[in-house]
Amino acid sequence: PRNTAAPPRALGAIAPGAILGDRSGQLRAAVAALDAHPDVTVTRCSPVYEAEAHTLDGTPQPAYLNAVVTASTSLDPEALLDVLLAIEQEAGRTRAHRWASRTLDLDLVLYADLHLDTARLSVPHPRLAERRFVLQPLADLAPDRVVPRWNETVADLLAACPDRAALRCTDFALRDDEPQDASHGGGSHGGGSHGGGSHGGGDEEPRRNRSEG
Ligand code: A4P
Ligand code: MG
Repeated sequence: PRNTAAPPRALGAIAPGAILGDRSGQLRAAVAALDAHPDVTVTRCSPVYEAEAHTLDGTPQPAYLNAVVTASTSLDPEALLDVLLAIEQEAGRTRAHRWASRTLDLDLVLYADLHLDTARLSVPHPRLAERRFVLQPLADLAPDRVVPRWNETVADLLAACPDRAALRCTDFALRDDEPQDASHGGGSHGGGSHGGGSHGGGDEEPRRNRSEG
């Protein structure tokens, strides 16, 4: 609000993921930091999912918490990426004394209807179509949005997604005031062919609007 004329704003979708440590606390802090930026307004938050880790070589990793938020911004895509990287780095710094070194990942999934591939930014995120842990929360928010690169809707990409890694909806909320839509219906989502349930974290007891740990 520095100028009288409002800058044009674009709608982006951002996928936070957290592994290790206080995962839901990291996701909540990331969303709060994003929303606190003067040029970014978080508009909607998906439910939080617990997702079996995708790994390059099959080495088992602890489960992630994954979600998607939409945000309205006057920043161009690369400037928005810089904001995301700064939040990631800040999360790493403030956690430097803890046992987890780098545990927060913020990917820019969509930016308006843009299809962009530069040295440091690819939008839509090139691995979106193979990641149910991003497609499902994105479909919770915007199933009918047409995704450039594939020119298909989010719902169609989700229906065709070959990812069968376990995915289950949790009771964590990204923001205290986020309306919880009952139709997001717990474990019925996703390709939970591995049973979903309590794999991974194990010692956690999800509580709505609370952090882990
Ligand atoms: N970059 C290019 N395009 C983008 C984009 N759309 N959004 C560049 C964000 N960054 C983008 O990112 C490396 C560089 O990618 C950035 O500096 C930016 O210039 P990074 O976050 O430092 O690296 P990374 O995330 O460790 O590697 P990579 O290859 O991006 O990994 P991914 O794809 O982010 O995957 N399993 C589950 N269940 N849930 C997860 O969230 N995440 C990963 C990491 C693996 N397995 C997972 C999950
Ligand atoms: Mg990343």
